[in-house]
Amino acid sequence: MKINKIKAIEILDSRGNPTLRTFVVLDDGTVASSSVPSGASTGSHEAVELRDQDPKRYHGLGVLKAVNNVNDIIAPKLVNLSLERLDELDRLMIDLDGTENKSRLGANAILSVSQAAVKAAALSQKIPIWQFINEYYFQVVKPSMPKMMFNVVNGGKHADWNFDIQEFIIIPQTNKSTDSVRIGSEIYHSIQKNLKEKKLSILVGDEGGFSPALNSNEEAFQLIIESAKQTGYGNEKDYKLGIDAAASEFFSENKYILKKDNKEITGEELIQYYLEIKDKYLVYSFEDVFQEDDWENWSKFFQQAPSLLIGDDLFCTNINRMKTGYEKKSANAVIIKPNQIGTVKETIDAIKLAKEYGWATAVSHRSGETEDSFLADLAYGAGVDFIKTGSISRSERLAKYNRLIEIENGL
Ligand code: 2PG
Ligand code: MG
Repeated sequence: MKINKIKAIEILDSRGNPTLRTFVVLDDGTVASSSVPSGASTGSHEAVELRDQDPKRYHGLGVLKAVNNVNDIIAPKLVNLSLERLDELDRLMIDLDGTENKSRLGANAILSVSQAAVKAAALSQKIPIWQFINEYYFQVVKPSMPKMMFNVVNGGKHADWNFDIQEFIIIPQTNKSTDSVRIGSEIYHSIQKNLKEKKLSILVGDEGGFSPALNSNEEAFQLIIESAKQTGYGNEKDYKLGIDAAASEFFSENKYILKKDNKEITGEELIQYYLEIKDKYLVYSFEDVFQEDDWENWSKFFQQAPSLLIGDDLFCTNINRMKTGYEKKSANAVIIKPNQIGTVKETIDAIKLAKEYGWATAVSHRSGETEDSFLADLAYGAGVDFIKTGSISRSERLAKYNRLIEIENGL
C-alpha cells in the first residue's frame, strides 16, 4: 500500500479556532483523515503550532500556511511512499522541517499527516487503529483499557475568570470503560444538581467541566466529594481525586499567585499548600503543580511522596526533558500529548521511555479539540495507565471516551 494523495484543509476546533484536517489516500482506495487539537495553557517547550498571524483572518489564528506546507511541501515528498515504512514517513517530515521544534513546517501540519497515515495503514489492513498501533510499535506491550480522568470542574485558562487551579479531576477506580463513564456521569450530574440548588452557575468551561463562583479553590473539592457521596461514591474507594494546576499560568516573578485564595506564595509554601489538600481531601494525583522550569520544587515535592506526580508542560512529551526529569527525580508520571511533539513516532518513543522508567503514562487531549478519537485508540493500543480527555459533557470530549466503549465491545 502506497500513498497516492495527501490533502490538508482548514477546519475549526471546539473553541471555533482554525486547525488542520488532513486526508491520506492510498493506492488501494483507502481514505483516512485526522485532525489536530490546540492547547491554551501551552508549555513553552512544545513543538511549534504554526499560525498565519494574519490579523485579517481569524484574528491571526488561521492555519493556511500549515495547510499549504502539507499540500505543497510535505505531500510531494511522501506520495508513492509505502506505508510499511511508517517510521520513515515521520523521519522524512522531521528532516524536511529541519528545526528542533518543527517551527518551519509546523507541528500541527506534520502531526495531521502522521496521524492520518497511521489511520490509513490500519484501515487498509482492515484492523482497528489500536491494533495497528500495538502491533507496529509495541510487540511486547499488551493493549489495555486506561483509567479515565474526568475534569469535572474547570478553572485557569479553560474558564478564564475563576479558579487558579485549571482542573479538578475525578478518576473512577475501574478499568472497565462502561463503568468508568457511568461513575463519571453520575457524579457530574450530582454536581450539577447541587449547583442548581445553591443557585450557582452550571455553565461549563472549555473542557466541559463546571466553573461556579465558589469562594476558594478548595471549595471545588468539597463540592465534588459531597456530590459523589450523594450518589453513593466514596473518595479513594470508587474514585480518586486529582488536580492539574497548570502552575506556569499563575507563576510570576518567582511567586505563585493564587488570586482566588488571595495568596502570593513561594514554591516552598506552595508545597505546603499541596500537602495540606493532599491530607484534607485525599488528593491522589498532582499534575503541573509547579512552573515548567522550576525543577527544584518539583523534586522537593516528589521527595514528600505524592502518589502520582505528573509532568505535562514540564516534559512536553519530549524525551530529552523526560531524561532530565528522571535524573532530577522530578516526577513519576507523564502526560502524553501528540501535538506537543509533532509525530506519532516521537509520541510512541515518549510512552516507551516512560514505561522503561517505570513512570505512569496518561494520554491527553488539548483544551481546543476536534471530534477525532485517535487518542482513544492510541491509549488502548499503547497500554497506557490513564486517559484524560475532559469532563463528561461536550462531544469532542466524549468522542474519545465513547470510542473506548466501542473498543471494549470489540468494535
Ligand atoms: C492540560 C491541557 C489539557 P491545554 O494542561 O493538561 O487539559 O490543557 O490543552 O490548554 O494545554
Ligand atoms: Mg496539563
